Amino acid sequence: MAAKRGALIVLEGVDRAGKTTQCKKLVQALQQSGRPAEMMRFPDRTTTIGQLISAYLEKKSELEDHTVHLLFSANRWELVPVMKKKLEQGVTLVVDRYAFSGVAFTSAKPGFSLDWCMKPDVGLPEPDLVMFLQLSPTEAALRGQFGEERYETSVFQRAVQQKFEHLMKDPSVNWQVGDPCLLQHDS
Ligand code: 2DT
Repeated sequence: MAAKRGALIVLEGVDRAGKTTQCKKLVQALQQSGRPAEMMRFPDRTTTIGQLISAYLEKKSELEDHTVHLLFSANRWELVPVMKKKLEQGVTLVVDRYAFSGVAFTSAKPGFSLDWCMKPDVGLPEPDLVMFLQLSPTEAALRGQFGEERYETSVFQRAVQQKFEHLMKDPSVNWQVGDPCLLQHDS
């Protein structure tokens, strides 16, 4: 008998919202309840495309804004065969960032429409659930300074948050908003 398809669960949010911690906890909880589950993350910095993205994020290289947007999308597409195979095998995938980050971050830059930003990801496997981890500006401030990577400034993160709020109005996506402070106790 074929395995029941796994679920595709995405965690999104601005930086420092605790996505990675929550992804790990969710995978653990699913596994403990007897459901096969694995974590993935985007960008996946281990591939050739991912390494280009990583160098850009670490400010070790410069890339034109449209180009890097398309690379982020290509990084998702190159993993689609693996994702589909795992889902078909019954593995639930818990994904740390997906196309929503792609759209929110690029469209927060000047001169980018949401429409243009969404196009390259059309046709990707659709998530069954997208959890958005909300982080209030007060809580963000308590979590200390940003790191050194590109995009890690309060001004840019606020612009990204606004783009996410717009994306969350799309009723065709199963968005659930969560407060990371209520969900996690260890960070
Ligand atoms: P991490 O800190 O989670 O590794 O993210 N980003 C991410 C984009 O600009 N476009 C995308 O498509 C994705 C998936 C968000 C690294 C940074 O990359 C941004 C933060």
